[in-house]
Amino acid sequence: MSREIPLPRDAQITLTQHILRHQSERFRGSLSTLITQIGVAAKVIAAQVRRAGIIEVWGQTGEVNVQGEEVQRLDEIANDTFMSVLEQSGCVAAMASEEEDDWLKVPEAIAGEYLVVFDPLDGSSNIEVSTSIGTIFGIYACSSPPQEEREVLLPGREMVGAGYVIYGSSTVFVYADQTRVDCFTLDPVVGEFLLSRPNLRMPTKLGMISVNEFNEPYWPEWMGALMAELKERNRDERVITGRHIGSLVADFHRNLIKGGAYLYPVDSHNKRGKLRLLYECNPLAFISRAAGGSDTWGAGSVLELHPTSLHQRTGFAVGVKEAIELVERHYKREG
Ligand code: AHM
Ligand code: MG
Repeated sequence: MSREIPLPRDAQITLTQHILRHQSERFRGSLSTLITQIGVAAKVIAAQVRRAGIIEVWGQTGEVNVQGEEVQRLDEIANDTFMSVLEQSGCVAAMASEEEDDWLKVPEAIAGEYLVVFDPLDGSSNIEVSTSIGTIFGIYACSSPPQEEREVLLPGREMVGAGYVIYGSSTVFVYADQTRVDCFTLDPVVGEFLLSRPNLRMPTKLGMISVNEFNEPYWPEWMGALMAELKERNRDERVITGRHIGSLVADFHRNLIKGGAYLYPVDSHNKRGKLRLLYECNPLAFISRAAGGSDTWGAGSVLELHPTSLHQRTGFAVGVKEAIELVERHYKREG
């Protein structure tokens, strides 16, 4: 007589098992393979990040990227790793990276049916100080391989999935589709991402704000008024605290778990905003909304914007719904 195979008491679900288990509802065809492959790229990058300082991955290459910033060696490694894993996965038709001037078309012989936009190493100014950095990505389905740039410039609301990896005190992989967000933690002993926070929900209570307050002299008036209103809530008791790493992806992750909002408005120094729409703001806005949070560029979700260039910037606020509503109220009144 057959019997069910008992699971060991401490058995944990791996990223691959989780994807296969939810395949029919959540992942179509090669999307499962693509997510698994992104997990592989994440492990390769995590291994390099862990060795930063031991092997020569710190410091700058002397080259300047399309954003006008000096390219750090770890940025290059992360970019090359991500691009090569995506290209070889057989799931991707085209990609766009923060570190590449132009979008990239995968040779037709190995092309798949997805478009992936990514920031290979966000928060790279934190590399040398061993603070959390991460990879952000967004996935679109394409009916046919893109031939021109305009076919890659899709609004964020058309994404089928998005996620990020944080290389921090632990390595975590967060993946979202429209309905749910799951978090996996890399077990360095077995080398697998294990499901650590299933069905993550953003708290509804605002407990922290992440913003670079030393940009205040450049802020539009509404930002000052918004911050004053938030600080006023602390008059009798501290209900909100400030937490800002300067690594968008790590700030977002903390806010997602603890209940916070990240703000980087358009200001007089960043007239179009600092953050990039395609591969920074859109994926995080998508994840925030899937977890019950929200986002805005000031008067609406960034996911509704129709991009006109690959490296387009935008003002951005993301996190707890109540905070985003407050941002929109202030923006409307004074913006
Ligand atoms: P990066 O992709 O070059 O790292 O730039 C984006 C980063 C965000 O991670 C971070 O929150 C922000 O820029 C910090 O900007 P600033 O130094 O102007 O406060
Ligand atoms: Mg970035």
